[in-house]
Amino acid sequence: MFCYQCQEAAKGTGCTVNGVCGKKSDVANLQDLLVHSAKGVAVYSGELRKVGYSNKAVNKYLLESLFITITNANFDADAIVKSIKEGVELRDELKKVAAEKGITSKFADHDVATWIPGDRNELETKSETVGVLRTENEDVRSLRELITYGLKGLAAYGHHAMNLEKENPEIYSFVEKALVATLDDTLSADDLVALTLETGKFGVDVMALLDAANTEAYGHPEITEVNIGVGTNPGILISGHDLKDIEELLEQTDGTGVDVYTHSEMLPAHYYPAFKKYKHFVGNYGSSWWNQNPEFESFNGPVLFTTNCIVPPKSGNTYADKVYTTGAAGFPGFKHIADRPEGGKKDFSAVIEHAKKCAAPTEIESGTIVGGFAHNQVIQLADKVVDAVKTGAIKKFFVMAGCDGRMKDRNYYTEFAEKLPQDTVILTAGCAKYRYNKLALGDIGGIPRVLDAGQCNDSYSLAVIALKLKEVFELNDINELPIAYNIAWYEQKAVIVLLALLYLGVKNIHLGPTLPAFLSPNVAKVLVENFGIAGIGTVDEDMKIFLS
Ligand code: SF4
Ligand code: SF3
Repeated sequence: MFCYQCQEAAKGTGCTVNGVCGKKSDVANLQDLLVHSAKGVAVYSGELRKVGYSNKAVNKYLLESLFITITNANFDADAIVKSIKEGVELRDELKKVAAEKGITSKFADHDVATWIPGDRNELETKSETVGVLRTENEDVRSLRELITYGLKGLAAYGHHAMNLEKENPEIYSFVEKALVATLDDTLSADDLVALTLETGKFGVDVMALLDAANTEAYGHPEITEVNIGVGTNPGILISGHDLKDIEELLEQTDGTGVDVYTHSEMLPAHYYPAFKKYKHFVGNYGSSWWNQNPEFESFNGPVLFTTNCIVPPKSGNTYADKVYTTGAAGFPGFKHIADRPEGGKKDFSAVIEHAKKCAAPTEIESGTIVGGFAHNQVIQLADKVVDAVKTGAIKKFFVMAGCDGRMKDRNYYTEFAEKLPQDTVILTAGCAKYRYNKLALGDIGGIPRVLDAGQCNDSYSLAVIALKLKEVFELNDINELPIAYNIAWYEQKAVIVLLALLYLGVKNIHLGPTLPAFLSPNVAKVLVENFGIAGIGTVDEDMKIFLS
């Protein structure tokens, strides 16, 4: 195996034996083969789409196959093999339709378009030949992978939007074009840099689409105090990012005597008006994804993963038989809730019945946290915010969105938040917030010093807020705003968020805790020279840079 797609890549270069994330080498290789299968589909679906042929199953496959390969989403080799085979079947159906229409592809002879899956052993042997290292030139490899990881993040967000019946065919068309481009040896590094920025453009589009899907279905997030204590009923803990799943779980648990709690990236579900009517939607339990071993243990009830981030249970943990996955998520031994049938709903009755037999959660903390500062809510407060900036009560905003992770050096973000001067405000989204969202950082004239917009995809909200402020202050350039970007990344959703910000023209983003292993020195140089991307140093050094 060779995998360097996330921030935990071993030794800062890549995982070669087992993943630091817990992914075994067979799973890592099979995930590479799944991306290979998606490319085979894209070779034909891209050509067919140009003549107006589109197919729902293809759209779903393109998003789901890429989503499955995101860090910490799916560790289940059997599920991945099933998806690989589905991809090849889909490719062959499309190949037939293309032949009937007299359409071919420049890549019709490429392995992605011709290989045939054998038995499991053959699949595993094949999977060792299609990974990252197939591209010899390190700069081309770096750009191909940067685009692929952006596509994985984009696919995850597109999948959530699709579940809410919001789709944009241009996004599918771009996914196909970009997947096929990663096969194209005639493209220069400059071509791939341009495609990287185009990936960012579609990152903005997909986040806007998901924002519209979420807000049209559930209303605009509003300022909300979320309980972090527990009630006395048994509960279900729901994690991940999929709001359609939590909607159906809340409906199906209503009146059953089973409460629902959010974990990690599901916390922002509390900010949506549509979910507030549920009295049994009690609060948020615990913190960020990487703390799940002890937190799931003390929760006592079943856990439902709608997406990443899954941490393999430690030996000795007793909760493993209480975990369920659904959608793109999977883990061997966890039970999987099937997809909703066309026009129907998922059936969470097994999870609910399981919960009824469990004890109520053990309290690990109490009190509340405040969030819900997505674009619509912040724009309602615009006058107050603008006044605070004009009077100097707020000197600077710090975008500290992105991912959390288990590495000790992420304490940097807690210390950074603590040391920020009192006249600064943190704008956050994603699980990065857990490094500082329970600190008593106070407020500025009633505006909390940590404004949480929501999940990582709600980084879109932060961009909308920045663009609104640019308009209010009549500036020519988004970079003239008093906003600094100190972003934490972990997995590939953060990659698409980063590419989206670059596409919007945001410069001088600091990215930590370490720069991606998949950036070759030359590609890193392009990002530094054109966008001022930098890593992080010590808190004190960085504070001086940011406040100068
Ligand atoms: Fe390693 Fe990250 Fe890949 Fe897991 S996803 S194998 S930790 S680089
Ligand atoms: Fe977190 Fe996994 Fe990235 Fe959605 S839950 S931000 S790491």
